Amino acid sequence: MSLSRRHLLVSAAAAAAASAFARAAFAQAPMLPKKDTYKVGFAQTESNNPWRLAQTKSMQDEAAARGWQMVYTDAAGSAAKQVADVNSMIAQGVDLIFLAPREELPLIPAIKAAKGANIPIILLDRNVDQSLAKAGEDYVTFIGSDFIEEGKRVAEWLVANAGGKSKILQLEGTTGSSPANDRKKGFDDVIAANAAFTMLASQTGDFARDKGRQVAETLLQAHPDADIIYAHNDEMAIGAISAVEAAGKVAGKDVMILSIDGGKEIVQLIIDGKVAAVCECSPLFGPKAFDTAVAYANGEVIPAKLINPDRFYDITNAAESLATAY
Ligand code: GYE
Repeated sequence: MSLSRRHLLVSAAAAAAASAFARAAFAQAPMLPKKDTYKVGFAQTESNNPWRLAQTKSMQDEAAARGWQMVYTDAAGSAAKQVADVNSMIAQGVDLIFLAPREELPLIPAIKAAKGANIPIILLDRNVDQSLAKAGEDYVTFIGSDFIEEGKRVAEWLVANAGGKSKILQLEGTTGSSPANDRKKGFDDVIAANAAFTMLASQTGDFARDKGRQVAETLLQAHPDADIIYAHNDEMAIGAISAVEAAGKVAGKDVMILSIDGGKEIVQLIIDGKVAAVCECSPLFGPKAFDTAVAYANGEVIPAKLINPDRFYDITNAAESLATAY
């Protein structure tokens, strides 16, 4: 074989290897190099409720305990600001970004931008559209609850404990967010399969207390026969209690209240008889989030989802659970 021919073959093989490497590098989420300490980002969605405040504190406490620097941003309820926040973290050269994506679609470009800048992202508490971004490829993993299961558990509790009540109003979380989509699906599927129940109306209260109160007021006026309110989080459930009382009714008697999150305030409301049942969704991500980053840097295989276990509260265990609720 002539020298030039051999040279051609060798360079062709090298090119093929290089392109295979490029493909592999492209298919994989960016790596996290092993270091003694890191500068990480935490892109929070908003800070308008105790769940978010508990989550932020858990992350900040964990960063401090490990001596890691944490760049913290609060998107104040705007997905557009959250995209800008992630871009600013990229510009600041953080090693890794913990992202709580407010909605499933608008944060996709931010995830791609971090990947392009070779910065790994770990999704916390909310997920993104799985047809547009994938664990292990675009981001490392999702850490959070199984929201379909949460909605399903509340519905199954209702089926077993309705006591003759049957007409439901649903207060949905933030439109386009994974917990709102999935908590609705999990609940609706059980209810749709059960002829005893009617879903009178389902509307977003944006996971916020006052919006939940306003929407519940309007829905209770349109549907005075409603006797169950299922709220996608504690804040809207607490807002709904005010709406029930404003309508001259008794929460826990005339209208059964169901919720998800399980903060101290709602667990106390179970003890007080105003709330019937709550599926927990823990906001205390700090230890697991940082442990996962370290495991990733150590080269461990990280599953696509790391699902947090959720407790379930009703009158049978609320008193004993109060001390350990967040
Ligand atoms: O239920 C809610 C918060 O994304 C799981 O968002 C989280 C939800 C939580 O604002 O209270």
